[in-house]
Amino acid sequence: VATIAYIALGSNLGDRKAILDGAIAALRESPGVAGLAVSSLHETDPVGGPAGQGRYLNAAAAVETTLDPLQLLTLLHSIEARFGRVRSARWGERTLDLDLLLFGDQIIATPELSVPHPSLTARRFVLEPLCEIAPNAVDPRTERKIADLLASLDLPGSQPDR
Ligand code: A4P
Ligand code: MG
Repeated sequence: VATIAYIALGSNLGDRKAILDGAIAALRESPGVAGLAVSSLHETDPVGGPAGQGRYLNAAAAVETTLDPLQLLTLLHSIEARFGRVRSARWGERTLDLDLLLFGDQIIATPELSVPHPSLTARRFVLEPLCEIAPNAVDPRTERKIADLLASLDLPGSQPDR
């Protein structure tokens, strides 16, 4: 059974564009994964972490996969390791961060994996790229569409944590 999954990509160290392009290519070439769509690359100010770290490039990708959620997470970790050559002692900085945002309409809460990603609804740097490729995808926890979640970040009184 194939499931549509959404993945967030972020990089703020090294050749960020080459790293994101390489990660997307690696994802599409992986057995059990077919690429469906990729957002544009968004340059964003770092949220959290120490002052003085570089800006991020963020993107989102949609894939169709026959892997199960933990197999997909393991694949994301292996791609992170492949591109994670530049090291930094500073918390938060990384050459490549891959987060599993949505896996079909599944809700998963285990020590290894939380899906939907816990920060999905609060992070503009995640929702903006995701909205480009999947405005009508639904967050199964809030049962709201990605476009609505993004619009909510602009409402007075909303308090995005990051
Ligand atoms: N894990 C559980 N659920 C998931 C999931 N849905 N997707 C586990 C991916 N991983 C998941 O991940 C640690 C562990 O979480 C994984 O091994 C997996 O088993 P991690 O990415 O190494 O660390 P973290 O817990 O995500 O904390 P981290 O990376 O220090 O910080 P954040 O919260 O991920 O934020 N600003 C901008 N503008 N753009 C960014 O991309 N990113 C961060 C990192 C901060 N600020 C940013 C950006
Ligand atoms: Mg992560």
